[in-house]
Amino acid sequence: MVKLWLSERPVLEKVFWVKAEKVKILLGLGGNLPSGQRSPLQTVRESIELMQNLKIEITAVSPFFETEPVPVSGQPNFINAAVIGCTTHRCDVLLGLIKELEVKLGRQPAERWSARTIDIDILAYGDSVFPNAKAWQEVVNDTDPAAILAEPVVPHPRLHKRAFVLAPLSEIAGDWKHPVLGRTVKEMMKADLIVEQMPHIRKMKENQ
Ligand code: PH2
Ligand code: MG
Ligand code: MG
Repeated sequence: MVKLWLSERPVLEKVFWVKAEKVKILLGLGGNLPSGQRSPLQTVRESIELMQNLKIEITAVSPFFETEPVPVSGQPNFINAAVIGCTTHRCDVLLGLIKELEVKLGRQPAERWSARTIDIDILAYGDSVFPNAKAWQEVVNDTDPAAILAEPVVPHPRLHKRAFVLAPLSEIAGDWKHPVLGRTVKEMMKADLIVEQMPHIRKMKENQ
């Protein structure tokens, strides 16, 4: 098999009609501000609908969770969910499309960790690690909140530290194994840090 650099692939696809590879993706969704007339729950639902128009095929949707903000603040509670999807987009292209969708659904540029109408995070892109395993580890270890890379950091650098991400994910992808940490979602759920957060999240009843 010929290995292609990511950046060369779209050109080669056009020239040689190479079929674009479908990649399985995991996305985390959250929001805690109304967007116009829409509640956060409606916005999260709508974001899932709209992704299908962007060649992001959604194959599973988790139950929705009502979760207290992390870090603790006076912000309204969040609605969080996770989805499994599949796409032929390159990871950076996918991130761009998702950012555009967030803006379309009322997201305002704001400070990190401020309240938002919708936040869509790429939790995983196949088994890929971006920018690379070393840089990923540095981002995860970094305690400086200003250290945000412009490029996608995948798997999401805080997914293993947040019950509001892992709990929805465990309902649809419990056996997914983190490509750097080597632990499944179910295993990551057992960490003390996560167990301690569980009283602060609540699975919503269907149709709530
Ligand atoms: N997202 C954040 C920061 N804090 N807290 C909850 N409960 N849910 C979120 O989705 C969330 C958060 C940054 O993306
Ligand atoms: Mg986020
Ligand atoms: Mg985000």
